[in-house]
Amino acid sequence: MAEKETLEPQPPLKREAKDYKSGNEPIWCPGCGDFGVLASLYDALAVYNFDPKDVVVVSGIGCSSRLPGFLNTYGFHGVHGRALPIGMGVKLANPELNVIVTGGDGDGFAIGGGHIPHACRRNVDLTYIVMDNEIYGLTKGQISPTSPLGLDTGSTPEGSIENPLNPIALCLIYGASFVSRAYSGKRQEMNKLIVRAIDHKGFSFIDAYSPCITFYDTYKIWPQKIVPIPEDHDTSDLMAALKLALDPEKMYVGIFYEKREPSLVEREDSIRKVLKEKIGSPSIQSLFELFQ
Ligand SMILES: Cc1ncc(C[n+]2csc(CCOP(=O)(O)OP(=O)(O)O)c2C)c(N)n1
Ligand code: SF4
Ligand SMILES: [Mg+2]
Repeated sequence: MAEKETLEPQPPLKREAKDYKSGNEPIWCPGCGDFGVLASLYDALAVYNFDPKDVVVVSGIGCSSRLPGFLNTYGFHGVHGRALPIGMGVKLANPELNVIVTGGDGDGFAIGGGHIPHACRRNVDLTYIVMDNEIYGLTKGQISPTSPLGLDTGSTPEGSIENPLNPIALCLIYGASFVSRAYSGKRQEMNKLIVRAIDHKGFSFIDAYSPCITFYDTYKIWPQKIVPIPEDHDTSDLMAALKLALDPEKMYVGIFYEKREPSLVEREDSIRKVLKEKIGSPSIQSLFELFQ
């Protein structure tokens, strides 16, 4: 008779960045800033030692929106501009999941711009990373809502005649409870920021500066302008955060604003509690009676 195998208790698995790779090699142009964002995200997931089955990464359409394909977590490569509603739906359907929504400045602030205020004000507990290259990369270099005035592109041969919008100022005004910015060229800092954003209970926004080396090479422009947010900045002070966001010269990186407020799921839970007290375990009939 074969000897019975004894099962030794196994130490808990500590995952590393490589454990979150899907095996699909990114097809971004060499030098694209999105590599830095992806690497920082692998590291951040490893910091939390998340089981890949507990993470869902949702995106829209664009070069940056290819990101979920390079992770072995659950992923959803959605339609253009609709990453946030999909991510919100995932979180509300299963609040146990860690939801990360990713995409570009075009996906988020042009076609998807109508969804951002509602994600901010509802305080859905997810992290939204916008890889902001101030251009439409995938469609070969047209202006995006964050392109600077005067930018010469294929779609604006005489220079852009549109003022750019300010993602940080908008998210602050829309009521986001965590608003931040990082630069893909500073991977350690970006990694730390993603870790903080995931830790935040509620909607966390990262404007992730991520140069498009092919259609608008900001590696030559941004490093001179990017400065860390001063250490004495009070991240609970909304007006101070706005002042930094609206600085016409400096491109601040770091946490602008952070506030702990009940997330949408927490508010939903408190309604559930009240209803339970009122009607116990609801049947369809008792629900009809409640709304009569
Ligand atoms: C409904 C719809 N309109 C337009 C497009 C074309 N399109 C695909 S990606 C894109 C813009 C991508 O820019 P961004 O979100 O900044 O991503 P990047 O490629 O720069 O990372 C556009 C206009 C589309 N796929 N679907
Ligand atoms: S076109 Fe720009 S954004 Fe797209 S992969 Fe290449 S460098 Fe990155
Ligand atoms: Mg873009």
